[in-house]
Amino acid sequence: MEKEIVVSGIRPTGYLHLGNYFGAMRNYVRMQDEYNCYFFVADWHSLTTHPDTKELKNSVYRVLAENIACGLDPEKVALYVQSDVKEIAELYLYLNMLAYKGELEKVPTFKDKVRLQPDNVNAGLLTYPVLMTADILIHRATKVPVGKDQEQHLEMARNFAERFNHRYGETFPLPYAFNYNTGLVKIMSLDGNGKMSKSENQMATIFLSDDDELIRKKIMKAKTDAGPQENNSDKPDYIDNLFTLMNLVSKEDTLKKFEDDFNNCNIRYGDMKKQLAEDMALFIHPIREKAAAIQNDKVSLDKIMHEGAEKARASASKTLQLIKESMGLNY
Ligand code: AQP
Repeated sequence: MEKEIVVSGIRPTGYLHLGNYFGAMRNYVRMQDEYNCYFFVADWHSLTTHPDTKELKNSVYRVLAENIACGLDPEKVALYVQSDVKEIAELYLYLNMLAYKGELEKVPTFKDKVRLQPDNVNAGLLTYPVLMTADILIHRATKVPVGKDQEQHLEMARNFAERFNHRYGETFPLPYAFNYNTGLVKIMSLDGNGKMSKSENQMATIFLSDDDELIRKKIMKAKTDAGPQENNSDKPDYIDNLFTLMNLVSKEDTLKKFEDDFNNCNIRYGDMKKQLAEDMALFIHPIREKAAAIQNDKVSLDKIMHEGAEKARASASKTLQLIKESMGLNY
């Protein structure tokens, strides 16, 4: 039986963080043994918000290195850079004819970016979900491992795929956001304001490159409060986030102890944060060391990048052929 196809990408807009890891990369590593995987560094996407390209090349290498350090095996997957696969741009063009200004303007992530960069509301920003759809459909993928922030973009990708199929005939299977276990993951920023992110709120985001001291400092500063006043209370978002992180990096009985303390109103957040900081430092340490070593080996990274692009182009050109036949552009 043919393996199901998986696609996902990460923008080279800075250092990777826990949100990228638990929302996306952790799934990549598990999926590489079960599926036919295409993972890419989304350099075109980064231009919508980061037009200055001075740091881009370094960031591209770092994202590749951090992915490999987290366990991605370039022999098992196609690991490539988006701009090496020109077929994506051609599909983006076709899909843009099927995407409407009104629906794109309503996308919450577009509205957020307009608020953040009012002087650079470019067409690429508006059509971000269309390019993302092209990234996915160019390999006819059905599973897309992403964090919760991307859920709506996936819904749009399905709409565009259905619209294409309806107009030109059945060409694309429908893609769905994917996470092992239950729902999609959202790692909040440690100050409780929005999600952890590469470009904003850097002291409230834990990066895979942070050293032990910095990790301790950031976690000890995480927002808490006076603690619950009644047994078995609901947790505020920012407290829930600390438990989410503990669930991800600490031992089961450590988590249980603090869950019980919270439910009995005995929790001491200082102690919880100290424990979390130590467990987090232990978790990040090997990734950081490995990523730094890989990043220095540019020759190997170039080879990986080129081989990945070849695999991705082979799949993309096949799909493009199908697309052109469906559209009647096969002269
Ligand atoms: N906080 C998060 N929690 C869970 N998943 C997250 N992802 C990002 N932040 C979180 C997931 O990581 C993958 C790659 O994200 P991206 O770099 O393509 O998207 P982004 O939203 O631009 O990431 P950042 O870190 O917020 O970057 P900036 O600050 O540059 O905009 C995606 O699967 C995403 O869901």
